Amino acid sequence: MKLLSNNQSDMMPPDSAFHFTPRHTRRILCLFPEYAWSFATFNYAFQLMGQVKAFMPPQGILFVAAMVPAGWEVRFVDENVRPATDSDLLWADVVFTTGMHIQREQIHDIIARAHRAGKSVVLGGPSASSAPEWYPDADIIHCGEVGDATYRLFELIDRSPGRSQEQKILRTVERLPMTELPTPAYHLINIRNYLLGTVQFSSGCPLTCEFCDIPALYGRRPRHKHPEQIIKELDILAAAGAPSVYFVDDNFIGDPQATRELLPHLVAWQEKWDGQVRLSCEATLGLAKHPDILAQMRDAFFTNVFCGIETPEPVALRAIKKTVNLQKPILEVIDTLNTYGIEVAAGLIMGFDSDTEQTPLVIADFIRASQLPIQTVNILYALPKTPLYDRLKAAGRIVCDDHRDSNIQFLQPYEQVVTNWRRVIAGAYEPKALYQRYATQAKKTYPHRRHHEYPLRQATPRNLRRAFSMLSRLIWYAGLRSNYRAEFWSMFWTQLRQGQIENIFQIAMVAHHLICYAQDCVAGRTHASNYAKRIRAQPTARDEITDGNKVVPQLVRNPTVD
Ligand code: B12
Ligand code: SF4
Repeated sequence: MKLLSNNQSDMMPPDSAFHFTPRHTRRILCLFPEYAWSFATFNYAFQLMGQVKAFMPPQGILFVAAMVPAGWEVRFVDENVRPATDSDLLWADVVFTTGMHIQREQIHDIIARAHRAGKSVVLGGPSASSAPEWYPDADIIHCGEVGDATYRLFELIDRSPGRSQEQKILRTVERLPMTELPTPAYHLINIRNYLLGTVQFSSGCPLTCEFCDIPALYGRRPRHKHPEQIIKELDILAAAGAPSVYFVDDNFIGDPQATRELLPHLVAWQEKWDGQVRLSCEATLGLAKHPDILAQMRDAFFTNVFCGIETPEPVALRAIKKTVNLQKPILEVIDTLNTYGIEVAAGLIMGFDSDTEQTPLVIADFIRASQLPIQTVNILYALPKTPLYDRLKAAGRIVCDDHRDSNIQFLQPYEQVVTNWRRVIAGAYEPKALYQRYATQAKKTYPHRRHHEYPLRQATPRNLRRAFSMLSRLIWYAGLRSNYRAEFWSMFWTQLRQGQIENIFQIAMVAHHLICYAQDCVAGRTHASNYAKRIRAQPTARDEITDGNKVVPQLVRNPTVD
């Protein structure tokens, strides 16, 4: 007997190793905690978009929702869209929740609310999987990807859904093959509440960057789904109206051969949907070594790729074992990706042992030279289950102080690292500099993108209504009330003259978030690392953009350094 999924039992082949038939009916409430606002969550853009309330639907818990045994009822609430109510909690027998380290305060809050309603809580996902000891308050912890532990979990709940005296930790030893994963429970979400849809093709990464917990959590040998599973998921998301879909794989080219096998299916799928859905993913800079993959990505309407650049300093890249970034000059690699119409978003880190007084200037130079609009800069944090954590622990350099934004005893004074980080952010997201980088992309990258064969097909009454409503918000917030009006209008008229209406929306929305969020960073309203435990006040969408960047002096390169 197979583990019959609640809604997609057709996706589970009959020879599945995971078998379970429940004896009782149960009600499962899947609750996704709120994100902390960050560069990566785009919250400020939502006020320009009407129905959108959150960045992406969470794949992990939607998988679990789809795997809940047949006959059990399941509900899903994403607290980024709306908070769970008392009646949601009272309805449930058991609450399932998940999250990243950054969401840990919100996870504890969900557990407390569920307990007040008398319900037991099962916690899974990346944070609990790598640091279950941080969650003594959860009733059951599910460590790792779905597999034998999930089967044991359902058995336990079937026997008794109530809270037990002692916490149980269930660890997956045998993962469910990705080819046997059901379609995530997309039917439980309203995709129009999200900026992007999500799919997962592969899991795991073959590299071993010192600071990263992916190899320990998801393995070094990438496993992947059948292309047919992805096409089915994309069909569901496109039919529901997702304008854009993000591949949540750690590294889209972790197994380049598998990527090669998937891409022709994506190209054919885009023919069917006339390129209505833009695609994006995360990959290493090693992508530039595969022109055949890049050409197919272009044909499949991939427009954005997030790359962990980490630092432009070779000595640091060597020390953290990010050698894939040393194979070719980074700026050359970015140029290559741009010629396929792909805009690169860069992840950058400050606080490495090799950082010197010059590092912030080197990073600022890189931001200018690369002309990448989105550069997420964080200070280093040692995550549990990483070689970095083990090394620093052995050296006595792990600090437990919830008032700091990193748990690392840096070689430079902590205050200096944070000040440098603020200065880099202030310079990077000074509105003029950001809009200049977008202007460069509009000339250098976007013209290489594939165009719709029948652009007028997009002009449905629904799309037009949406576009007019967004345009009026853009004009109000960016064109009239912001302190970067001049840059907005200059971009607006340039793109309008060239007939690039889509660019206007993309650029203005993302830029609005980046500028507002950077101003929060510079004014000290955020954390310098997205892992910090200290509770942060969630900013709220502001009506007016103030001159936050002026709080911190800009970086001025010392002429002798050049
Ligand atoms: C997409 C993504 C994002 C998205 C959105 C995530 C979302 N909606 O959930 C965005 C861009 C917002 C994001 C941002 C960040 N992210 Co991120 N992100 C990812 C990524 C690439 C994919 C997430 C995903 O969908 N995975 C696929 C699903 C299927 O995997 P999963 O969630 O682990 O779920 C499986 C199991 O865990 C289990 N499971 C999950 N939940 C539950 C619940 C129950 C009850 C049960 C039984 C089982 C279960 O079942 C699932 C199937 O096997 C992961 C890497 C990864 N491989 O997961 C990083 C990752 C989750 N992100 C990470 C980090 C650090 C960040 C940032 C802090 C980065 C930064 N420095 O800015 C920011 C924080 C943003 C914020 N302010 O909140 C870390 C988290 C580390 C940790 N251990 O907590 C990861 C693991 C990557 C890494 N090591 O760097 N991220
Ligand atoms: S390439 Fe990315 S996912 Fe892979 S180990 Fe390095 S940081 Fe982690």
